[in-house]
Amino acid sequence: MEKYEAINKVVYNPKSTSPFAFRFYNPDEMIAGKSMQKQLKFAMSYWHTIDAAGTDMFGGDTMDKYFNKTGVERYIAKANFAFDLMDKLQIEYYCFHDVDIAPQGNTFAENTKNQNKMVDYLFTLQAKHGKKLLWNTANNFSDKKFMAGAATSPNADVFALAAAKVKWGLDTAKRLDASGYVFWGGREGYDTLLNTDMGLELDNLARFMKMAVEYKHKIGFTGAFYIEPKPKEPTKHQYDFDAATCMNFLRKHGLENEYKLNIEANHATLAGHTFQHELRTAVINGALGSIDANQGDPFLGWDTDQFPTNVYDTTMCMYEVLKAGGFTTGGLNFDAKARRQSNTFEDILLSYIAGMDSFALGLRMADKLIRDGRIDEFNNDRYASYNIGIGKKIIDGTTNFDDLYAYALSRENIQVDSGRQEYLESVINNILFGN
Ligand code: XLS
Ligand code: NI
Ligand code: NI
Repeated sequence: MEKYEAINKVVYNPKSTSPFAFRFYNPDEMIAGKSMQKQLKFAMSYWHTIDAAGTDMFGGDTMDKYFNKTGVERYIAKANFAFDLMDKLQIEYYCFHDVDIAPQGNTFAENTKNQNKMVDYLFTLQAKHGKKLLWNTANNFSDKKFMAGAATSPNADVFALAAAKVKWGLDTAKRLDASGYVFWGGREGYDTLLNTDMGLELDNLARFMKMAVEYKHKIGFTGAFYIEPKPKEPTKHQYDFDAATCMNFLRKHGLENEYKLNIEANHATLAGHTFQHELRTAVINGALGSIDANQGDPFLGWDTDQFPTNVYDTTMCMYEVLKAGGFTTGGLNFDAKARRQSNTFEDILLSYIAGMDSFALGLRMADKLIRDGRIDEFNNDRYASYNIGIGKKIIDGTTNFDDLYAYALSRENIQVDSGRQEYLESVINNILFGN
């Protein structure tokens, strides 16, 4: 197999036998009215791709991402690698946490100093390579000060530090012209209610989210805010459990117009939902913002962050996205890492190619499914009783329990039509594998 350095640019070549070609992703090809590049808006995750080196609970690094350098020099080399990698893969966007981009020292002041140097450098790289920041975020969970949470910490000094880090993140988002900013809970949750004032913690989280909105407006940052739901890990119970829980929290605090959701596939399945369920929940609440494109392992109970290769899932994901009118500020961020044994630089390319091609194929299939029309047609018929008569009155709000009582008395023989699940599942197979 060719070496990483030998690969100049991965291009669409469905007939090629090279492992370093796209079989389905053809950036300029129009699908459903937009180029594939604009429909998919792929983003590279800095933490998994540029920093993570294969460490797990039982062993250390299996990959070398130190570039034979130390300190800020190492992070300059990492940034150069990141932008070259995006060039090679034709990826337009990237995402990072504050701590991902610069060496971390002992104090907040020292960290922001290092990070600011790197933000200046990223600013020049963005311009040079024509890349954009899809979103950035704060790592308010790794440092031991965050062991009991950040905005939900029992310690008010930790709340302040978390706010300071998000303030830095928002200033940076504005400087790098990010399309969005993500709030993933980190350790916002609890391990036991015995030591947890749940009411206070959730109210503090709301206070934090409100101050973030105020600050965003104050500095004129126009990108979107996203909450990323996750049900568990690292805490036993994460407050942003799933899309519905997040919407309830946002509405309770009047924040539903300020935040959308960043839906992650692996978090959906950890919550006992399908990826499509979480996407649909976001869509029907007008809250689909962005997507963390990965997949979990159905037999493991944690966030394995694997590159997405399941085409059924990518198809149904892109079906939801297309039906919702496509991405605006959001995109598909690969919150995914090559497996610990896939420990070469070639594997970074191969894993992104696998993920990008799986979503490109999913987009093609979703578009085909929508144009085919059988699913829509079936569902239009299924709910047709709400278009006329009593059904229309229910929808229009022009009936009540007295009317419905009288109506029900007049209906002797109510027949509910078949749900045809197996037929619909075979339509999907027909679309995916038929001609
Ligand atoms: C962790 C999250 C994290 C967020 C960004 O499970 O997915 O990677 O996407 O903090
Ligand atoms: Ni994520
Ligand atoms: Ni995750």
